[in-house]
Amino acid sequence: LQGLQLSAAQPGELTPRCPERSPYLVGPISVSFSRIPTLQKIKAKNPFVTQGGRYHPPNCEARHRTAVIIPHRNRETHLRHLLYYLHPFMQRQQLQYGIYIVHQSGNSTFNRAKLLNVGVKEAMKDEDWDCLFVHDVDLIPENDHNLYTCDPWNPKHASVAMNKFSYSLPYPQYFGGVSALTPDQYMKMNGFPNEYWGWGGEDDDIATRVRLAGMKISRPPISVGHYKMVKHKGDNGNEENPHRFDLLIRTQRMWTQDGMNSLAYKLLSKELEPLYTNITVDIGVDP
Ligand code: UD2
Ligand code: MN
Repeated sequence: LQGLQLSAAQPGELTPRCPERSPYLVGPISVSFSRIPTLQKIKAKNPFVTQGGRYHPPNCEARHRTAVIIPHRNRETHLRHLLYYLHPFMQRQQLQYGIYIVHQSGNSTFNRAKLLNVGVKEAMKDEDWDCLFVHDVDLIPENDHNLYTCDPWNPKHASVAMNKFSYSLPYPQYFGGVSALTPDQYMKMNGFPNEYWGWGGEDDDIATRVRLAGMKISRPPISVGHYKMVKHKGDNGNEENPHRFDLLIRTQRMWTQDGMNSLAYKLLSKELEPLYTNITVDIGVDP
């Protein structure tokens, strides 16, 4: 044995820590949406995933525990595309992980950022996650060198290069799509705003919170942070938020009052599905 760190798994049994760099990474992967996989097929391809969409490497002790939190309503086909690629992707990275779908109940205006706050709150009740990946349902990572781990110092924006923006960052403060925060970083910025109902603006509010809380946005290299977005139109119930510019002017005043410390919701159910934990929540209605 050379330089392997050992930790006790069970009495009398030793499980080595996973290596710092996973030997299973393959780099770029080709992502296609031409066929929609069934949940049964995805489950069959991922035999080590357990109830609630949980996984830990079978032969070594993971160095990271990541919860992926996905805001959702009425995007079942996108969800299947994502699960099909994301489970093997995270397993190749030798992570301990769990996948959470935060489903907004009812037909009132969608609220992505508030759903993410709910997901974080509920996920942290299950496990001492050390990294929270907040993840659009329609974005598929295309390179497994894009590690689903946190930067210990700063919130990380992971989806830096998407097909939708010709694989480049649309603007320097852009924070939409997929990002990763430690629970400490999340709480330090009071989480995300609860008051953005409908499409747009909440990601820029979040980027501003990062700065106001004294942190910076970190990013993987453009060549690694590649994502493919499933093509889609705007959803019913997620129309452009006409108040977003007014709200964005007030971020500096509001961030300490609106966020995790003001979060109110009604948990309707938490179900352990084979490939994910489904949280259904009543987050109220657009005032
Ligand atoms: C951009 C951002 C996104 C968010 C949004 C504005 C990218 C890649 N993403 O996405 O992070 O800032 O603008 O709000 O630039 N969703 C549902 N059901 C719905 C509506 C939304 O599940 O009816 C979820 C789903 O996870 C989706 C996400 O919310 O991926 C963002 O909504 P979008 O995909 O319609 O917005 P888009 O692509 O303009
Ligand atoms: Mn989208």
